[in-house]
Amino acid sequence: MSGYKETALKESCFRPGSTLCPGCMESVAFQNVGRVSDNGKKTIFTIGTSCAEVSTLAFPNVVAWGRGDRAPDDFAKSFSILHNVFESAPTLAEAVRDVADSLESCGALKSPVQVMAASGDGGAFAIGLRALLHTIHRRTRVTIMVLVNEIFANTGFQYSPATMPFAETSTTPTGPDFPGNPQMPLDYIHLAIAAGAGLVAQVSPAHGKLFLKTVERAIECPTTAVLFVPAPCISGWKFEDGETVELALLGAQCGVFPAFTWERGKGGKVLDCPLDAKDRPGIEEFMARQRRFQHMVKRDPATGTPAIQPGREQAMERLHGWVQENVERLYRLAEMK
Ligand SMILES: Cc1ncc(C[n+]2csc(CCOP(=O)(O)OP(=O)(O)O)c2C)c(N)n1
Ligand code: SF4
Repeated sequence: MSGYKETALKESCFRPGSTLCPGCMESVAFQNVGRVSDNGKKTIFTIGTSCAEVSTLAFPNVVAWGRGDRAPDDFAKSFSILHNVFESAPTLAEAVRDVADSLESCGALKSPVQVMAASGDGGAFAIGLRALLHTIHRRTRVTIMVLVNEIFANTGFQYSPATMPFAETSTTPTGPDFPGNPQMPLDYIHLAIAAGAGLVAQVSPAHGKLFLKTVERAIECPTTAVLFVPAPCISGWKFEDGETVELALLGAQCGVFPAFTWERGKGGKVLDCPLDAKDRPGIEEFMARQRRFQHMVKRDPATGTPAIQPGREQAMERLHGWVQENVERLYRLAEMK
């Protein structure tokens, strides 16, 4: 495993020029994945329709992937992208893995390749849940990355099964009697473990060193590795410019999407997010920074302290309950081997 500094200073195959929103966490994630995957093996990446795909592969204008001016025959440095339909990135990655393994076994492919898939949470947890779980279930040797921005962003910010409770989305509007999304999110971490993944993690690039190390471990995993990347979406969550990384850190620390790493046979860890709520930052500060929660929490103009909006006390109580359950569940999962 290479050192943090060595990896962080590498050139990334994710090049300037994408049309992801400025401040999009997906761009930070890709830059880092681009560095870690530059390890002497060819990378084949499958991406389903999502912001990650439409904003980086708009041929002929923007193709943001590629290792600079490398000669096309520099196999170890090459980075191939396969675009596929919305829900099928894991399935396509599995097919690529099978073909590569067959070619290798008959001597037609001399150098090993590594295969990764990227989907949004809409693609992975709604229409593509079957594809995700079956690829994991078959223990396919691929890395599946799910960029969790908690919405279907590129089609207009609709609710997804990962949307935080009481968030406003275009399909979970708010009103006096409607405090936004009424659903509790799908427990996708537990599902990935139950389906048979070899490595499951939830970590964003806001935990820089941990993120790089986890991607590196995921690529080396002998079965399916699933990496959930919390990805604050500046346009859908509606926060201020420059707050992406801070918000990702705060969201993890307050228990909404704690950093979590787990490996089969070894167990796991919850990092930087204490079990006891009083030792964590309050979720109100996390929410007050995003206009998708403006119906729930508002800053007091005099003190700057976030305060619960009148009439939303019950919803906030349920939200606190969900956050605590979320953290406790991850601590329990961490103990499983
Ligand atoms: C079968 C099918 N249904 C719907 C669409 C339209 N569509 C394209 S991307 C997308 C939403 C993607 O959401 P997500 O996977 O969360 O990625 P994000 O846009 O948030 O990055 C939808 C509904 C499609 N391309 N194919
Ligand atoms: S809409 Fe959100 S996820 Fe999509 S590019 Fe913009 S910030 Fe990123």
